Amino acid sequence: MSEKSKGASPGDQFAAAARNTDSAPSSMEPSGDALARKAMQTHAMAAAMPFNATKPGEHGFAQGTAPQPGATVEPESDLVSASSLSEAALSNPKTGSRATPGVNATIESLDRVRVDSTGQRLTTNQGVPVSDNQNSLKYGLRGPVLLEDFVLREKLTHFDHERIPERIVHARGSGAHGFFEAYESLSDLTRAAPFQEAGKITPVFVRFSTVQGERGSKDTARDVRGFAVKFYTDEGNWDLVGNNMPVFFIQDAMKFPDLVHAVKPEPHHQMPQAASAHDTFWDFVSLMPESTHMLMWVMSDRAIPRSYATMQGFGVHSFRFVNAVGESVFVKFHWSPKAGTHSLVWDEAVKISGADPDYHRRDLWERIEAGVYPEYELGVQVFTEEQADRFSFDILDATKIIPEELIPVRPIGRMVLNRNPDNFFAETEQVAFCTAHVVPGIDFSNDPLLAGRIHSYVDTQISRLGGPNFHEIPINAPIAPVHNNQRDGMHRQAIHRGRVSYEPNSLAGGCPFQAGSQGFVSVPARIAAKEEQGKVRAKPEKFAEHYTQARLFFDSQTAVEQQHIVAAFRFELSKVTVPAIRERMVSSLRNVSEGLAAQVAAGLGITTLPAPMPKAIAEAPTPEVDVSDALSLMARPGDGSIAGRKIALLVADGVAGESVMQLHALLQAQGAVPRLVAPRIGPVKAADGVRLDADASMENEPGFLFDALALPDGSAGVQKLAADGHTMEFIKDHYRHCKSILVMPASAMLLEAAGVPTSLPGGESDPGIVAGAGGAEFEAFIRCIALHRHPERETDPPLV
Ligand code: HDE
Repeated sequence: MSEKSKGASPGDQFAAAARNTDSAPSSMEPSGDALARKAMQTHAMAAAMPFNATKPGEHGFAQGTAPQPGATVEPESDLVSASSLSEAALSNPKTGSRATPGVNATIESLDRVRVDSTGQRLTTNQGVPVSDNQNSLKYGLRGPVLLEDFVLREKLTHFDHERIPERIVHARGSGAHGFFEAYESLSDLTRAAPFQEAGKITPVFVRFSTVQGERGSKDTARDVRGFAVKFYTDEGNWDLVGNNMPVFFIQDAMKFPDLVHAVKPEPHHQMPQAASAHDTFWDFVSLMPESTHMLMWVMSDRAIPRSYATMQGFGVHSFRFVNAVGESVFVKFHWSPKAGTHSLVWDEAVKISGADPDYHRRDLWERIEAGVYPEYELGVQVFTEEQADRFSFDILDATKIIPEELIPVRPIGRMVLNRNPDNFFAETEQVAFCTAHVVPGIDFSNDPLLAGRIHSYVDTQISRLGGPNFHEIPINAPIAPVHNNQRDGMHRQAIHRGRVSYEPNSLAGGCPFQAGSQGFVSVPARIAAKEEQGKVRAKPEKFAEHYTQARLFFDSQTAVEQQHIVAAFRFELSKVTVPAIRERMVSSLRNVSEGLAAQVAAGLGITTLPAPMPKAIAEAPTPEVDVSDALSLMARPGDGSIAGRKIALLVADGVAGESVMQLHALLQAQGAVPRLVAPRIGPVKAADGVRLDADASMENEPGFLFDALALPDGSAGVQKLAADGHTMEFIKDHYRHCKSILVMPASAMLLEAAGVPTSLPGGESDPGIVAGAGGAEFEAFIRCIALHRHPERETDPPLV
């Protein structure tokens, strides 16, 4: 018999059978054929897992705290993990060759998605070159536009869908890239990747925001500022989604929609925008006494920061640090700006919101472009469960701080913001912060507000960013490997090789396998008291104390800060149209400070003080501290640098140019931003022939946009300035906002014309007004600017 008539060899038969995708013979035969080898190797790998070896270990409490890694088997070759053998046959510019073993390419650096069109021709989204970007396709020059004009239709359709829903809160924001650098190893406290060694660098993206206003609203509203940091750690993304105030209005997530509905523009007429000064907000908070502490912060100058670079940040809730052996401590996070904490004053904030609604966004952008990088120190308050039990307040209550006198803040690293985004939408708008994004070494406390947030952020991104794959948007993708069996959904980017998307499996050798104790393990926090076990809707008893820390905050402020708090309550409540709500709020303030309540009442024309609001508990526990200096903005003057500060140097034809340019050079050398401001932009004829070219006009950059003012020498120029009403506004605003003013000799008459006194109400000379045009005076002026403001001059109502 010929070889042929003997029939195919068993190997050939098996190779033929291996071409079927729906059934297979009962035994496998060696063969040189690739498909047959794939089938055999797959079989061998599955056979190496005769049962689920990790199943018994899934049970019992001990296992829950020390999970085991998943069982795996190594495939004999990469044939086994391939979706299709044809991956070897075709390699072209689109398909590429095949996945690099173990790699998910969607997490590569942002370079993989950066686009630069220099020298490129215009195309459609399909890469088709566009011949004419000026005209739609018409039938004849004056004829109808044709439906087949796919170039026009693609362009318009894309444009029609350019907007995505804005964030329901924190819609208005600005972002920056940077890095976090650890000062030392914290491995005794936490296994979190950023804190494992001194000098360890972790990339970050930060987004600062206001809460109430819409995406296009003003930056300088009286509001809480969001301070959200995404750490791209080696073990996944950690989002520390904090605010610039360490407490919050409410204690339970159940009340968040109510709070936000109350503070947002009123639903019938959508007013006011980005403002809490209206009926519904004050109606709500005056019925929610737990808000009182937060109200103190929001009515303070903290709510109108000078710059994102000059405000603190806080994680607010108690979190946990967890070390490699599972030991855990509680922790509160604090960011402190290197430039110090500095704020605006209210009159200034209101004016800025008209002249430059992008004030903070611009400041952040310009600082980074100029290399004056915003820098913050990260500090932690570390405390144990036992310490927490002894506090007079509950550490799960987000309306309470832990005074620094009780638990000091330990500096653990610094964050520097040194790169602006390439594209606002792709990065700042599409970044998705989620409190649920924690990494091994960081864990949650049982704060009920935090629990709601752990749910809410992921949920909101799904509708805001159009589906569950928002983690694949480049700004959100971690730098740590991503491998799991989640599949599909809107806008999926990853192309998964192989056919396995479930676990346990033997067909992918058990991969991706569970990491066991190498992975994120929750702290098995136990609930101590037996009577606390069981389902219940109620708060712990200590949550019922609402006023002690409001008082602590108010009593810890300097006199001028207290005055600003009084003025803020007066302003906000004066905008309330229902007298009963005002009175209710004043009655609540009596539980904080009689002096505060009386002054607010007087400012509102309330002649008889309402009775103090009844409290939720009769006897408040004795607080550990009555005053905490760290709560005052003045406690953090910063490093004394004037870098990033804007200084107006007023000029007009006929001024003495040389002294102006000397000052200009000195300020610039300090990293400040001096600007020549004239009645109009362009060349200015100095009396001494020095070349001056005004880069701002008094019209396009009003005085309140600057941190300090220098008035020039040269009487002809000063006369010109005196004849321009804007000059008087410049001087008055600088004076009223307690800013430094340098008066070169000829300009003394400008101060007089503006009605600005050079001495304080008490008769001493005003420390913020420097007279002269020499080097010593210029140095004195710079020292004055570093003090930020001169509140000694302030009166209520203002003198000028
Ligand atoms: Fe937020 N918050 N929040 N929040 N929050 C959002 O998430 C929410 C709370 C904070 O720059 C939303 O992506 C609930 C406290 C910041 O993108 C949303 C509760 C603190 C940002 C949301 C709170 C914050 C947000 C809206 C009570 C300070 C901006 C869009 C349980 C610690 C992040 C979004 C950014 C944004 C929900 C309370 C800070 C709706 C339910 C307390 C900085 O998910």
